[in-house]
Amino acid sequence: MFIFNGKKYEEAVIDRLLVQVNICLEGQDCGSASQMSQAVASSPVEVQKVELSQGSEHEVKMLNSGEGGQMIFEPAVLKVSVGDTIHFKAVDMSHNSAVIDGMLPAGAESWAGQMNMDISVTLDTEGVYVYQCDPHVMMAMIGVIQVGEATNINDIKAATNTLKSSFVMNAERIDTYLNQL
Ligand SMILES: [Cu+2]
Repeated sequence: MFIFNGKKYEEAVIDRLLVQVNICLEGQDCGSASQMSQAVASSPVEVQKVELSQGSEHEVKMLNSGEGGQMIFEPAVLKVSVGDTIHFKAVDMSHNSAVIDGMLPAGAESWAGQMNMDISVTLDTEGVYVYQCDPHVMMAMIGVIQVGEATNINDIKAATNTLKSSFVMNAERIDTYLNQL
């Protein structure tokens, strides 16, 4: 029989296993790590809401790199009034702005800008619009515009799962953007 630190060898091995291996089964209290993540998840998240943009004309830049990351519209979230005009500016090359099918208010006019071209759209129908840059939708190069009240927000949220399936990175952007409305 081996003696290790005054214990039988097998007991010592078991002690070491118990210390080093933390087996966590679903439904069990899994110790400090999970308690910490629960605490983080349940703490209120600070969301900076977007203010209504003043004036009747607004500019959105199409950028390779902005404050919010790579391949991005800036500002990516806008709140405007019914009848306002949005000017999408081709500041950097290889971008466009095209509203996403099923992510605009019922009866609203859609738009699809040409690559490398500025496009201006006047939004006469109230609700939330989500648009994309066609070549960079995989990187979640999208933007959100709320016109008047967010009358169709439930339809928009329901459509986000389909939209997320076309992202390979920055997939959190859509939820982040919608939470700012
Ligand atoms: Cu783009």
